Amino acid sequence: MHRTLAAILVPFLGLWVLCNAATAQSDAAAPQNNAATPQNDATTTQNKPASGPSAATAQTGGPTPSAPGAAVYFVGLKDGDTIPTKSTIHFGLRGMGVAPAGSERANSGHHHLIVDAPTPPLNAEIPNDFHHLHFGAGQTETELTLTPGEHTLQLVFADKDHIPHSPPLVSDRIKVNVVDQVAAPPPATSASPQAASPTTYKRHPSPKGAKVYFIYPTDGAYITPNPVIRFGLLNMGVAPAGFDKPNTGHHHLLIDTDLPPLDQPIPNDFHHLHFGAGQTEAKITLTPGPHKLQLLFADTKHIPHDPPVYSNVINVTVTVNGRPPHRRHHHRYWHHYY
Ligand SMILES: [Cu+2]
Repeated sequence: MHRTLAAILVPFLGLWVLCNAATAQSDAAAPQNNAATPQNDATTTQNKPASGPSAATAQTGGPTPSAPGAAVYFVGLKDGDTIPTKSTIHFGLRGMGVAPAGSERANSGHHHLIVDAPTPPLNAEIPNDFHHLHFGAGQTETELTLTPGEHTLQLVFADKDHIPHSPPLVSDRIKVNVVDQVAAPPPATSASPQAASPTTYKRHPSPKGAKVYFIYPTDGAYITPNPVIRFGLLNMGVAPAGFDKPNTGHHHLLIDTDLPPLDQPIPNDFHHLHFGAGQTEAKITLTPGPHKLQLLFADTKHIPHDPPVYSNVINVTVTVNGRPPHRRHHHRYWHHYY
């Protein structure tokens, strides 16, 4: 039954506690985040979320304003889906950035997952219990364990004080069917860390098991010239540049270039897009043809962690409609394959 829910945040139980412990910090020192790369700002994304906002968004939220057009939604999970007892839930966020609880930064907040409970009051602090999971360390996904049967899930984004914004960012409240079966394969693994070169800067350590990877697209995909790239992050949290907190950082997308020196700030140019506002997805523009993409996570000063956290390189092909090019039927027998 739903009431016997056991929601276990395997990797994040400790971090979860930080949610309430986090103290306000200023992040005035965030000058070089993504100003030079207009295409990499998620706040310019015009796409509609995969799941539209629920009726609850009509309610008034708390004192912190949300960005116009911002939305929170489940990535790759919709009402009626069947999932295994242990599955990774990805938190989608459009038009705003993630920041750990306590961060004063505008247009940011952190995720909350509501399990088997109604939408909480949207003008008050979200409760902190097994039905209201806080991700105050800036997490953008979680491994959730649910008992077999029907469960409801809903995402609520909230400000540094765990109070939803105005207007509130609330996902659809979806029903999922949990079945006892072998868990889905884990997301693409990141490349093994390489030895860091000596440096005077004390690079921020990355925790064991930290990984960054592409949720979308994946290796070999055909994509449109204006895809929304979704960044996956395991065992660490997102924080805006300038916000120095252990085990956090922000995403960087490397386009058609190799890894930069890992003991220096990541360059800021067309081949190195910074998402220093804490974005977890971004609409970018690519020319038609093949492209090489890689994610590199880095700290408040845009310097990769030690060991560095970067994804596998993926190769994608951009076509006008995002589909494989039409193959001409030069040979009759090819018709069998179409
Ligand atoms: Cu950066």
